[in-house]
Amino acid sequence: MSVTEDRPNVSRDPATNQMVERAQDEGIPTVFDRYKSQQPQCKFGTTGVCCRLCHMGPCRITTKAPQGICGANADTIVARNLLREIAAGTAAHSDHGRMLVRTLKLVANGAGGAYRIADPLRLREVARAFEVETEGRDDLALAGALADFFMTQFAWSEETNVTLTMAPEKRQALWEKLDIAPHGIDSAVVELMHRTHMGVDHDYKHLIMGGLKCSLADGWVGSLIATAVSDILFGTPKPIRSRVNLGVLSETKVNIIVHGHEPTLSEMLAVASSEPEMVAYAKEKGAAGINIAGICCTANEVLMRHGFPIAGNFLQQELAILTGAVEMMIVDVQCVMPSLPEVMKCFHTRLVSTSEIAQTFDAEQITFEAAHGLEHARNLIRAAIDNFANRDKARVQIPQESMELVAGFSNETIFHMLGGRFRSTFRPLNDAIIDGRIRGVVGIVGCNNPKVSSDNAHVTLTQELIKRNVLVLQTGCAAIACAKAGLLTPEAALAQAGDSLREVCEAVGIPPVLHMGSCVDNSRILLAATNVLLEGGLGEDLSDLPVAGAAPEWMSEKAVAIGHYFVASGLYVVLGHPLYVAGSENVDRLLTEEMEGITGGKFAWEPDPVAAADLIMAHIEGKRDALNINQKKERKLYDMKERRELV
Ligand code: CUV
Ligand code: SF4
Repeated sequence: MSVTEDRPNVSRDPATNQMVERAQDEGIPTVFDRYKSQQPQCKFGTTGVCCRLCHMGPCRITTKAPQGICGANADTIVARNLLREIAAGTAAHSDHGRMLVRTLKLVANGAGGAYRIADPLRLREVARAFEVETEGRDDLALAGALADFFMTQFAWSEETNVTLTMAPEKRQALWEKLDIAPHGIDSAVVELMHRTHMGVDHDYKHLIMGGLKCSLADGWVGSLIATAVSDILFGTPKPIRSRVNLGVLSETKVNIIVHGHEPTLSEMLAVASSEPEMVAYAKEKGAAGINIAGICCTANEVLMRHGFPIAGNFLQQELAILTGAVEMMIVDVQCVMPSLPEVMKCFHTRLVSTSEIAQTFDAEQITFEAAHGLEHARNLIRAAIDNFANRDKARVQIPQESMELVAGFSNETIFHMLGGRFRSTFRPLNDAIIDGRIRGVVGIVGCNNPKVSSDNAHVTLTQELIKRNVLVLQTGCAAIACAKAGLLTPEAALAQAGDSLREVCEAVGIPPVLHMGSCVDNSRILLAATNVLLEGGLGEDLSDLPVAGAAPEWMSEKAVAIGHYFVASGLYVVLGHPLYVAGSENVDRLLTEEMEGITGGKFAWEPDPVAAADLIMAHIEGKRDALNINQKKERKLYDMKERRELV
């Protein structure tokens, strides 16, 4: 059966719908068809009560069989399954961080090939933040010392993770009190795997607290390290203009797509693609040039630092190939669909996998080495150029849609923009929040999911919030969704923003929707919230702030880990569809209600983006009331008629 028969619009994005139709017409299966073929999805799975953690099982909980063979009940089973997701998500982000630390160390040792310290100022700033001795060390020596320090954060140690000290003091003290401060990233993941093994930890509350500990090792340690090292090696992002959606693919140039999450090789592709010899080679082969575009977070990384265009978000990876105009797709790790080779077979596209831990059947494999990064990049670009001749022009169908955007909002940049020319500070933002012109700040993050019309919830929630004078921070596929809808052009977003938000944004020169980067850059959102808190006037802990997080269309285990470290940090998190916990009332209640009394944060599940905005506003206004900043009447601009009515 075809997708389009009863689901005419799989997306709010016309480019996506156009390519899905093409896939239908040509009988090429995509994620949307496979989603259909999986219906109805297993209720034991979606409610979290299927256990296969030992080989007496698998067991599944029903009213007739309320316990697994070992005696585990629904609470234990649901909690254990959730913890394994948190462990996997933490492992993914943190392994990515480790790769970057290894590259930093190679650079320090002079073995990093063409990689270098792109941002020596940030290097010193980060080193100082963690009390790594900067005095008397040149950049390379300091990079080596910092890399060594970061490496210590992975293994188990008697001490809790040092990078947790980036959090507000009150929050750190709470983590200590709750005993959820991690002692090493790898050990936090291992501990969850151990605790969820058959016959170990059975108390669902105790299990969930263990999950929070591991998630903190993701957000405040592994992801934070990944972001910091990316900035040091590749540069701290600054505002930059680019374009997004399948329409960025070129009819006349060699199109190369980078997809996945690790920025290391794509950085070199960015360098190599602008080398005159490469461009000349492309022209020699009849192409107008080389066009590098991205999908998923590798895209966000090269966008943030080089302004390279984005071809699409998660659900567009197969669709990019369906344009018939992609010479090569280069993938690294995470969110890469194993279906890609099947789609490739129908076109001339070459699929190259570049991570030693990630191989896909039928994809070409290269073993990436940092020392030869630039060489790898040149070879790949040459191979893509050679493949241009195989493009069947008659089968090229590139959707028209492409939208302008501005990205590149690191904390450092926001700091400078808000502070103006003389002094960097978050003060103007805090003042605007305190006097109510900005009601609060919300991070909207996460993936796409074929369970819902793609991009729709991201875009609607963002529109609703800026309309209600909330500043929105974004990363990942959420940012790409909003970019496609035009919300990352300051002009368009300002036009849709509420009056007082618009007034502030225009005064300080920031757009109302800020693209902060990839999913590991959610650590930037944690630090943005911390910066606001430290600036003063809005309470003493993150849980006092009128802020929230949302992942309206999430799908990955990484998103599960992210949601938990937001909640462990005291934040309210609204997910577009629930975690797999409905099978345990106790776990569900702990996460959505009782958690507020423990960490100050909690989850809510709300599929309707307008209702999600209502929930978030209620939370924000509640926090404002508690801070006593709703006391004085907001500065409202009355017109003459309203003034007369007032007296
Ligand atoms: Ni992590 S946001 S699909 S790529 S995790 Fe991948 Fe960034 Fe989701 Fe998008
Ligand atoms: Fe069944 Fe218990 Fe084994 Fe899970 S751990 S599969 S509930 S016997």
